Amino acid sequence: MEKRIQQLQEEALSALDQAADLKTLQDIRVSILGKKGALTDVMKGMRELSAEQRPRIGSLVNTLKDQFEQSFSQRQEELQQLAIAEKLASEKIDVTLPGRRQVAGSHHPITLVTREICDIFSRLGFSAEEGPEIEKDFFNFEALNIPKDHPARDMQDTFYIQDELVLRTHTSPVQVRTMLKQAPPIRIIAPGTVYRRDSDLTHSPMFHQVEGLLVDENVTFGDLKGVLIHFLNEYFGADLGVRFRPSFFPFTEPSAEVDIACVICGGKGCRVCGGTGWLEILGCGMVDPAVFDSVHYDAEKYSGFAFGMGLERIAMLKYGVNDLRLFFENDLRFLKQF
Ligand code: 2U9
Repeated sequence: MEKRIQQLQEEALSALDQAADLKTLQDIRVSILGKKGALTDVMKGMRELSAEQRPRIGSLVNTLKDQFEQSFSQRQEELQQLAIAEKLASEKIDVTLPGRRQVAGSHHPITLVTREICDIFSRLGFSAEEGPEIEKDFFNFEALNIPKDHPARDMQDTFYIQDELVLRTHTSPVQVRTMLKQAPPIRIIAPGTVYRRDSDLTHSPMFHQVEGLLVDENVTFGDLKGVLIHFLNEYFGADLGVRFRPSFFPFTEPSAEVDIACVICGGKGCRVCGGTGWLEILGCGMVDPAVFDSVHYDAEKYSGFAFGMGLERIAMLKYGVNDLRLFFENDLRFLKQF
């Protein structure tokens, strides 16, 4: 038995020494100290020993057990350190490498123009309103004093969905809907997408507008001029040259078109302003009494002014863009610049 213990001691300690990983180490422990382990076997055999043999063998077994435990812990510690070192080596991070760049998006120039215009008018007490892009004939045309035989309704201008249903050709139906919901005073702007059957170098079948409407008692053409000149000075800069020219729209009377001094040449005359020194920037006028009739406003008591502008044109002038198509192509090389 003594021999068996000595042999076990040599085998067990050398096995621990040679164990190359923690799993093997555990297996060795089980093979010695486990329920069916070699040392457990020896201890079971002690029952058959005589009373004088037992203390001596018992002491040998205990010594072996202690030695084994001590060597086991030592080897376990070594292998754990080794595992950590390996992990550190394989997961080494080079903190000097450049980081991955987070690409920030930007707003579309038409969004920027819309927001800036809405901001200026909101400071004057206008609130922004929206409405459907598919509109009833009544809101897009009839209520705006554009009867069935009016040239503006020509099939060449309007996308018809059904007999009485169109893609809105302007955002004016938003103002009509607001007036039908609400009594004066009214002070709103209507930004949005509009559609016309028109497509060439300077026209897109889908484009964007901001329109405005103010209705109250005693509103005059002077109020219209004051508000629009203030807006143009805020948007394009103070001391900007502005002029009003007589014009015609079915929904306003009198009507005017507004020019600003050319933002490129400052009024001297260049290619952009066609040598005139002026750029047409928006249309406006006093709301025609026929429009008030359609929304059941008392045209004797109330007056108002309205205006409209195309945003692509304004964005081109503001940012020096020379091709309308750039706004609709979604080319990142263009969009990234805003
Ligand atoms: C109501 C009453 C009147 C809106 C107006 C214009 C003049 C105008 C054009 C500018 C360039 C359209 O994008 S564009 O082609 N718009 O000139 N718009 S007055 O008048 C209204 C609107 C609603 C109830």
